[in-house]
Amino acid sequence: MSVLIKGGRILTASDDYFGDVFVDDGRVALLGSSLDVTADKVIDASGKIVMPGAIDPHTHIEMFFGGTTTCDDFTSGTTSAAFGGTTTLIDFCMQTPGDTFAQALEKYHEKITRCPPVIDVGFHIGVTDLHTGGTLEDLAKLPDEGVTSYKVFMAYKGAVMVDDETLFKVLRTAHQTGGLVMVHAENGDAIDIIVKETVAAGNTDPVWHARSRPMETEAEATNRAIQLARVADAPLYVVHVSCQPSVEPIALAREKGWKIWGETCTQYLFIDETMMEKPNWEGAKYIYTPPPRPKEHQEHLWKAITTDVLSAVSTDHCPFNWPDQKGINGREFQVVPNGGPGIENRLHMLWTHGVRTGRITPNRFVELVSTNVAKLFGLYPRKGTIAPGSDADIVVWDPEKKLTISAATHHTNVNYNLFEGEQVTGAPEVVLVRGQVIVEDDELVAEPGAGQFVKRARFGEELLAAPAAAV
Ligand code: DUC
Ligand code: ZN
Ligand code: ZN
Repeated sequence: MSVLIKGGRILTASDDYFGDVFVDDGRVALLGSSLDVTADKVIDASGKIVMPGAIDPHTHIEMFFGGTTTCDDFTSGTTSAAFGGTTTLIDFCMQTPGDTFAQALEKYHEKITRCPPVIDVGFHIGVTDLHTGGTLEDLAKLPDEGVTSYKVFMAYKGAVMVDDETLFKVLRTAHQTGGLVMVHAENGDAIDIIVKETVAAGNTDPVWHARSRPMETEAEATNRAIQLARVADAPLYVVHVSCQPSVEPIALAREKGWKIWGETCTQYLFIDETMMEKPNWEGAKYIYTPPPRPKEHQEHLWKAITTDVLSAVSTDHCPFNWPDQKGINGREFQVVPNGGPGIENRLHMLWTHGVRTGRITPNRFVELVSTNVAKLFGLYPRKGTIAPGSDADIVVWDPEKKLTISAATHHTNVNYNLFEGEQVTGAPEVVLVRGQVIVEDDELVAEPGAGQFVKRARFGEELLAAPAAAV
């Protein structure tokens, strides 16, 4: 199958030019102006932007958490992602405490077999237990399986939180194996005390979720993880940075040239803590962690993504239906499953409020949602760019397309949208994964199974693109 994408504005992290893209056998075969080739399918991209498919490095699909399971499976979650222009996601394969890492991986491979994805999928391993199930020896073997990033939680005491000993051992293992360590950085011990005191004082409304997780607890854990990564000489990626106090240690580390990176998520750029005060328990929709912060932190985060202090914007898509799943353990903030949806609207929101307002350049947009992620997580240059030999994961983006974001029209299984009613300008027209059209004219045109599991390269190594097919 060959595809000719004609006359678009080709946008990558480094380039911005008009031309044609010829795709053959799932890969970009030729780039040029007015290419003289015949193709099975021709897509007229005049007036459109042709960019690499976005990569979401932070999702929680079909994850058991907080006494329930996130309501997207790998078919629905990846369908929703595709409608938003995401062509690869890297999900957290969570080790159930007591399981070996091989068992954890087997369970997640079963999930993508039972509910096949429509876009490509990779896994990070979520390390929760090195005492009764997982061993460091087994952790060290995972990069051979294409699982080259290790995630640890410094919060959620009594559930998935690990202590500093485990964090440090994982960092050391990453140093030896070429893995990248990802941290959820919050001081879980301090938060546990504050939450208990808050509840004992009778404060259980949703907004107390934010009030019991001070920004300093995020900043402290961020700094602790950074310093331990230095000691272990391991690369570190701090997930979902929500506020200026935790931006600061990352900024300092990067200024010093240390191997530290950070991401924020769409919701931290747009949702502030006042949303949690919504009446009738609607504030529970915004119980995710770290919590929404005071509004002024949004400007700090925008600054951090424009100045390369933060390197990526992910979604932390972690969907629980409201009110049923959010209320499954009762209507007190401390028992609400933590998580918010967002897999479909990352590009819509960032383009509308970032590129169109001039806050970020179009090239930076591509870097934040695709290229930097590909480089950090062992997918580049196969993914994250449009170059001869790279996978033809391509979004034909209509910069003028208008859309009202709504749970009534999105494609995830979750029944609410964090950005409900938001008018956006800029949306995908056609989405291709390895040359196969997945979404076209607002229709899903591929079957589940169009997506594949992708084995990633070790940190700092390239995932080599196969040679371009001959024309
Ligand atoms: N935060 C969430 O909101 N949900 C899942 C895990 C996390 O860290
Ligand atoms: Zn987290
Ligand atoms: Zn998460």
